[in-house]
Amino acid sequence: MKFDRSAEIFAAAKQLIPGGVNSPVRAYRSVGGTPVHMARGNGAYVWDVDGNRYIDLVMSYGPLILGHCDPRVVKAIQATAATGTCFGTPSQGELDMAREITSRVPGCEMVRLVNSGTEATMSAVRVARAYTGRDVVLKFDGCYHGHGDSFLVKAGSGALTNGAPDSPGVPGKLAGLTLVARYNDLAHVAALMDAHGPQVACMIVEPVVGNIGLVRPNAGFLAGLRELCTKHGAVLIYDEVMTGFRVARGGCGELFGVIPDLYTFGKVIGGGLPVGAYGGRRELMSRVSPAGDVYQAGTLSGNPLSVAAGLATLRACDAPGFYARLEQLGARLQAGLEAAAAKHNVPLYVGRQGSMICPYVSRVPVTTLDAAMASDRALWTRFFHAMLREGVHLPPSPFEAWFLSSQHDEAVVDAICAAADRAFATAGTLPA
Ligand code: KE4
Repeated sequence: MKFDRSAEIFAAAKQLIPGGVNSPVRAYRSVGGTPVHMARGNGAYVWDVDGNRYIDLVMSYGPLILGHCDPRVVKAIQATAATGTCFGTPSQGELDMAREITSRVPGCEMVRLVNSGTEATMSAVRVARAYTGRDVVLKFDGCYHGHGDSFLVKAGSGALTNGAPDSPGVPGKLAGLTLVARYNDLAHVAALMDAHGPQVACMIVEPVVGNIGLVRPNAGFLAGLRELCTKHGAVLIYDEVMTGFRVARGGCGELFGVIPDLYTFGKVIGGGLPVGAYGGRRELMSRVSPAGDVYQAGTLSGNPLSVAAGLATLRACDAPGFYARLEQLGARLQAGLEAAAAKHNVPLYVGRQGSMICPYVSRVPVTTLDAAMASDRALWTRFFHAMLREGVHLPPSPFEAWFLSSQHDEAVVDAICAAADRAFATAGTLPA
């Protein structure tokens, strides 16, 4: 495989864009090599600027649940673009989107659209702070909630990948208002709440963590967080920017039956265009300007293009059996990866929730950040490059979830597993 054109573009881009990328994880810092630059996508496939074709498991980190260039989404964007891209006024589509979101998500009575997941989480925390009159935010190690100042403390995703879970530029006083608990360690959360409960405005959590790879909540963990928040008068925020409308039609609220006070969304509801949203209990959301006194605004919030792409996506996900099929495809991929690893004596633990999946080179289950950090990243990196050469495009980090779409059918999944068989053969095994 040649990556000459990607290398050329990357060299030039590094002169004008920090690190040559507009989002750090794309730079291949933790895996090395030249980041492939994509030219086009269709269904489960992408083609890079050198003409190499890949089965795509990045899928833009979550939005493309229908695959690249779904005809329904493309048609909705084209039709909308022809009538105007933005007006700076309310529009029917925003009401339609609010109806779609609130009708799907348990406990989401009102919602505000914004332009990114980061805006959504920043805004949700501001509402929680206003509603409680408290300043402290409790987050979880390895969870990533975008690049808002309060969240860049033991953050996951690209921050973890690039070894900067705490970022310079965040005032110490502000970082000091963020408590970090261990994910899946309810006793640790309870101890922190016993010590700081009266100051804690909110707990924000990825109910299923997609930014340490893929870590599911232990039984009772989310219910425990719910109880602690209720006991201490703190707001429980589910950050479902990644899991929303993906792990189930109504996201983790539906899946686990534990209902937060606020949710944040993104990705799927934009169908590949810029979007974010936050919502939840009417009592809290009524505090948002201009209904209330908590200010939040956005020039392109609810813009017709993102809304049209998101509505087309959500409505397509309503096809009979849509989520059951994603579960089947995810289970098939998990089984195939486990079989391939076993054949080559590679100890593999696969974290999975529906169509979000992450294999770790680990002899133990990965249910915490520490366990993820202890996985074998050197072998994982060799596997990453071997898969790229086999024509399978993975996220360039062991701390990112892989995403399937409805276009990753059985034949595609089996091709991924066959590629993994060959990749494990060349990536070698752990020392005995
Ligand atoms: P954005 O600001 O990137 O739209 O969303 C931030 C965000 C918030 N919450 C969760 C749970 C998220 O996963 C994200 C963003 N996800 C990463 C992928 N791990 C985006 C990829 C990137 O940073 O380039």
